[in-house]
Amino acid sequence: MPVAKPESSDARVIAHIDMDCFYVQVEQRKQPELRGLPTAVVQYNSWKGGGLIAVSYEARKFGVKRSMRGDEAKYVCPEIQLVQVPVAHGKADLKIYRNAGSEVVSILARKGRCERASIDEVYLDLTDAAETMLAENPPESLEDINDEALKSHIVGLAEDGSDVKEKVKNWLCRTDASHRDKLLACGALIVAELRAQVFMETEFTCSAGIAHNKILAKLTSGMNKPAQQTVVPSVSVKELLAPLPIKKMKQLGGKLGDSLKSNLGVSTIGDLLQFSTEKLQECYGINTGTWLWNIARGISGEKVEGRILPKSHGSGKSFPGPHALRTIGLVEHWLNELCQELSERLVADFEQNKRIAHTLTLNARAYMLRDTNSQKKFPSKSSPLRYGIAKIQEDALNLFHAGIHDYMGSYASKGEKNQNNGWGITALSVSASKIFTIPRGTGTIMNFFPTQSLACCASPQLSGDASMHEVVQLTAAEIESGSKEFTTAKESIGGIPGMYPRDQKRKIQEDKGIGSIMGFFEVPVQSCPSLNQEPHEETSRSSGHGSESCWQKNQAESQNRLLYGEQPQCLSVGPTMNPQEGKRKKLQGTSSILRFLKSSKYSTHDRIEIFQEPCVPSSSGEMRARGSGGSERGEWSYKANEIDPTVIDELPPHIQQEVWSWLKQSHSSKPSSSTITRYFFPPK
Ligand code: DCP
Repeated sequence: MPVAKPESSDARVIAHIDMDCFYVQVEQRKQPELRGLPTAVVQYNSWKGGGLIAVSYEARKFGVKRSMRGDEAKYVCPEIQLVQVPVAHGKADLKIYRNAGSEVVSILARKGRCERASIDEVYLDLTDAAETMLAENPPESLEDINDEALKSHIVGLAEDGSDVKEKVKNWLCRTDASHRDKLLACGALIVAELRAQVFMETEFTCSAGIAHNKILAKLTSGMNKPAQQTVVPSVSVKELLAPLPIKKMKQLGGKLGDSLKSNLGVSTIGDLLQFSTEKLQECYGINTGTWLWNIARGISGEKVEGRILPKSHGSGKSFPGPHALRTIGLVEHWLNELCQELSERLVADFEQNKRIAHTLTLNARAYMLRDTNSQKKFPSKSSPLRYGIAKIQEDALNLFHAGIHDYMGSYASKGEKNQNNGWGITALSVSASKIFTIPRGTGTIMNFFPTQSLACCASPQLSGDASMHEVVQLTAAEIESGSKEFTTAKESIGGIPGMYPRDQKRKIQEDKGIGSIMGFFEVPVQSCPSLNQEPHEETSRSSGHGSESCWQKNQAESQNRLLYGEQPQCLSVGPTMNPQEGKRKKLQGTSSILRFLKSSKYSTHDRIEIFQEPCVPSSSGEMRARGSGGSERGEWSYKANEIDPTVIDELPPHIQQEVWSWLKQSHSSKPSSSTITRYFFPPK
């Protein structure tokens, strides 16, 4: 149910940008010969020419609609060009569209807080940019007004006659307008420029709504398409909303809208105006009642979230009619495909954005052969997310078993786990949510050290309902857009890939590289059976010669192990030595950093092994380390002036002192006697 949020008393300038026939534009950029031609993108299955998912404006003129199939589109528009959506894992592969959306977002985000609302929609909070423009270059002071801005549609401004652009110019440049309207005029100019910039850099056109809040901006971005923008002055809000069918308003498209119609006889937003806030609260509760009262008047305090990356990743596929999945084997096959795609996206997100998802959710649509009227839904199931294709696949299958078990409960099935008792699956999707960025170098050092033994992180099995719980249903579009929040309290489980909640305090550390001390406190996770044993074979192998340091290899391998699902078993800090060089040296606890590492709650006790590298301060203020015994191991160096001081501030005071004194010494190019240097491992 929607909740009212107080609208700020300060005027805001919010834009909603929506790409025009987006997938078609992406395909037309790929194949420029399609530009200007009636074109549609079709789903990959070829039944009746495939279902249309995006239609160009040229094709729309012929009456081609998204609900049609290719054959029907050809019938109404014989010249139509049908482009098949790319395919991977036996389903549509939306990667090129997602990437194209990201290109646009990166341009739009230059002017204000930016929220990516779906694959091709963005909200922008342009209040600051508009205030600055109003203070420094108000529209009336401009010699030339951007032609794109002059083509704006101003709700309430008559567009008849031949001098429409002149009228728009007058509206944008009014000196007697209210502060709010002046800000909107600035917003219109800024958005016009941004849209032109998007076109220049990406060749894509988009349309926009500019208003004082998100709801009004969203409502108007599609009013004049393609490649146009619409502005909503406050004075025109009533005129805009009054005739609007309630179903067109965000959040009123579903049950709440139905209820307004059946209970209060409300068909349009204007109809809502007759009800007092008390009446609406009485019918729908305080929150929703207040929200309804506000929305009827175009009031909304919903903020533009600063989020340019998706809130979740999802991979789904439908299996309509005769394609319904009727065996566990088929379900497993498709889950494996979907999980593979999901895993690829998670890995890409980790690599590109250093983000980790924490919750895996499975959704399905099911039916029972003997029960055609059943309204029963397949329950959504979720569990903490473990990274690695095999683990995600395994967990997704377990979630499916849990879901089908619950679903079948009402059918009093007595069948075996893998036996079909008359069910069919017409849609499957897996999604990853609760995505967080790994703390950057300014994060606390505590995050980089485990608080529990890592030896006990053998893959735990999902244990029925204890580790699974229901979450809100996500539609495929919502998964794509990341537009729906997961609200289940139980979901908030910290964790790291490959591990379950009991391991949640462990975090993958980020490779900060040069520039942060954290880059040196990396914690490569090694696969080694137990303390005191020789390094795992893999670790030994990685300690080879060559330009890449052993530590770097270890780290890369460790990261791969985490990402690709190998189970870490114990942890060691720092470079390992080549066995040929002799045994690894264990550092004696003389330095304060070592004491810190080994002390109290930050310590993993004897699970952390610390290896020493001899360090040689260079004349340029760099610290250098070489493999011991004069080996050819990769040499590393570190520039003292590249350490991020804010990171040092987060170290315990006695370590800070040591770091600062080392830095001073390094700057004066004097050899350091500090032991801290020994722990500065090579930047990647
Ligand atoms: N899309 C899809 N399946 C749907 C609806 C949309 O795959 N049922 C994809 C194709 C669209 C893209 O999402 O290009 C964006 O959807 P929009 O609803 O924004 O529609 P378009 O951008 O295609 O057209 P418009 O210019 O009307 O916004």
